Amino acid sequence: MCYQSLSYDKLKPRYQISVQVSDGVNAPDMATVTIEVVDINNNAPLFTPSSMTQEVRFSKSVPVGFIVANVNASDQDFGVNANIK
Ligand SMILES: [Ca+2]
Repeated sequence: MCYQSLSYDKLKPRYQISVQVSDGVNAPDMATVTIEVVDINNNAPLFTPSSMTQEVRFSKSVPVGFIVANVNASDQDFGVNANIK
């Protein structure tokens, strides 16, 4: 039984627990179980700040692909789940 939620984002990703089995008559047996909590892609990327105004000045002939502004975003997940496109 799990007495708290397991979240990769908030807890350590690996646990070891000991479990015991018994029939109440014969000698019990024990085992060690390793639980690995894996991250899932459950957080959406967020812009920081969520809105901004930026004055941009450029000539009439701007090539395609010209960068007109930079914004920042982050994702609370880990590894590939934190990739932002
Ligand atoms: Ca994510």
